[in-house]
Amino acid sequence: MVIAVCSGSFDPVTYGHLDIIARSARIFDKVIVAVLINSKKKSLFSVEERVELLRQATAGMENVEIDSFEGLLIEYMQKRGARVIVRGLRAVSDFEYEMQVASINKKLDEEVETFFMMTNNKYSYLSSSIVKEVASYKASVSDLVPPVVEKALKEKLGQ
Ligand code: COD
Repeated sequence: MVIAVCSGSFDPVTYGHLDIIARSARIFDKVIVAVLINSKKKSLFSVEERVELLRQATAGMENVEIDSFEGLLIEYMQKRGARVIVRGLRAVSDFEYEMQVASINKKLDEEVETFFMMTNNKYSYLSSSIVKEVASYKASVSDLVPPVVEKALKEKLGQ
């Protein structure tokens, strides 16, 4: 059984993330979506809120589990028996950072492989930051995030 992990901040989950998660779920036996607990990074949604939004957004995906983790991704993967990291690539600008992280992860654990998945062209411009910026101006984000996230954004931003 091949278990893959899609790690991220997911602050909040977008259609770009969901596209990568759904495509991974069609390839791997099980996909764990792991939200990084990072107290140093300022986020709009708490870890619990991000996990809950992911749970609702992936409700129809049977082999997808939502979890959170603290510390090194490699250590979390060893605990969960996962051998594959899936990362989405949007642009050349993503590549340099991703290459560096994949290399350090390989150094930390030879057994772990990082798989890169090209973004769906529809979502190549999409990021959680863009969504938060658009929503902060009270513009519609219905093409960018699932309805449950749109509703949560409105509540969080007091709209
Ligand atoms: N299309 C395709 N893919 C997308 C899109 C899109 N529109 N938007 C986002 N993605 C992909 C990202 O490329 C990424 O693969 C994933 O979705 C999550 O994205 P984000 O932005 O929510 O999360 P990141 O990239 O900020 O999170 C990275 C972590 C901080 C989770 C990662 O670095 C990590 O696992 N850190 C743990 C500590 C560790 O082990 N570090 C490595 C050794 S130093």
